[in-house]
Amino acid sequence: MKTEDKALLRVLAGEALDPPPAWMMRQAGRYLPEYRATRAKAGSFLDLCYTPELAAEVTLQPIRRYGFDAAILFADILLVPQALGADLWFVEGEGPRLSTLTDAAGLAALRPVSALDETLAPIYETVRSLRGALPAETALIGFAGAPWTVATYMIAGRGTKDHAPARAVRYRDPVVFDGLMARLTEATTHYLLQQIDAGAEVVMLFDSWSGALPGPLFQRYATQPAAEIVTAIREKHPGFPVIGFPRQGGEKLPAFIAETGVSACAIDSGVDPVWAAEVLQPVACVQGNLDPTLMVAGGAALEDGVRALRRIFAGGPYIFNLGHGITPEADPRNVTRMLEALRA
Ligand code: 1CP
Repeated sequence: MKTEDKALLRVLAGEALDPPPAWMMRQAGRYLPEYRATRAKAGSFLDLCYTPELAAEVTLQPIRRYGFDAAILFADILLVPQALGADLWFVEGEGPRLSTLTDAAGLAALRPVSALDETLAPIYETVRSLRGALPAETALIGFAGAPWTVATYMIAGRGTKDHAPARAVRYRDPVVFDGLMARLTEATTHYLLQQIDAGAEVVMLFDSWSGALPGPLFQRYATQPAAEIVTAIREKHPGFPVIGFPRQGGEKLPAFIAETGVSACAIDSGVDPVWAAEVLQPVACVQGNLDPTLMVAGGAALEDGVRALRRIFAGGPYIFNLGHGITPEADPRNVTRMLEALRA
């Protein structure tokens, strides 16, 4: 099957399909016993990311089990800061830890973007092997973290609840903060272009913490970097499909779509789907936004939620997905129930 005939690519080009194509954020993850087994074999999460054979295997697991319309490269948004020279490690049961960058000396110590591939080459190898291994109808999504979200981890050295450390650096030292954002925008562009050269058919930009940007800064640090990245990708690959995910962007989503030109806007579960169908869908494909907790709870609430989204978005281009990643507590059988309800 040609890339443009795949269901995911058709809706990204503006077609309405019913039932819509479906995949899930974090579809390869700890809720799957086969993921836990491969991760144990890899030894650590980072070894799993950097071993192409194992990273490709976990990418394929949810495709084999459920037949999703898209596979998402198995990697992590924090590999880019690591490739720029940050120390990165994962604390079991807690999450990521990084060396912190809070001043001009930290910024000056970063490696140049030309050095990225010394670290990231195995990721491109995973993409290359996936293109040969996926079923003909399954699209391959590459991804990166958006500059602001990645900056929150580089500045705080870990995930934080309110991302105050990153905002504090911006207010205290805008020159350092803008320098970091510029480096991350350049690095993200390079990383995504390399994934595209290796065979990614779509790319997604995760701005998980854009909701922590105060209104006046959202345009500058969420919308503008995304616009630069989309423009740079399309200079080399005209019309290339990009999914933006300015999470908790709320009322700023219409301007985000207009100014970035993303092909699709992923929406979190807090966005009213009726509003999104009215306001966003006429200008972009919409992706989302089932509450991930329904994958834990299951039952009638899950089926009702799935059917409601299918109905609300049936009139335009739409990708069925959750509003955020599936959690480790989710029941794998609920994914089957979700897809049955969607495709009935
Ligand atoms: O123990 C484990 O096995 C690690 C858990 C895990 C997994 C499965 C982490 C650590 N990352 C991943 C994979 C991952 N991360 C993917 C793979 C593809 C897929 O979706 O199946 C993707 C796209 C990501 C992206 C990612 N990493 C984001 C953006 C999306 C989101 O969820 O908001 C973020 C914020 C991260 C950072 C990160 N990496 C891992 C964790 C636990 C976190 C979040 C830390 C925090 O809460 O601040």
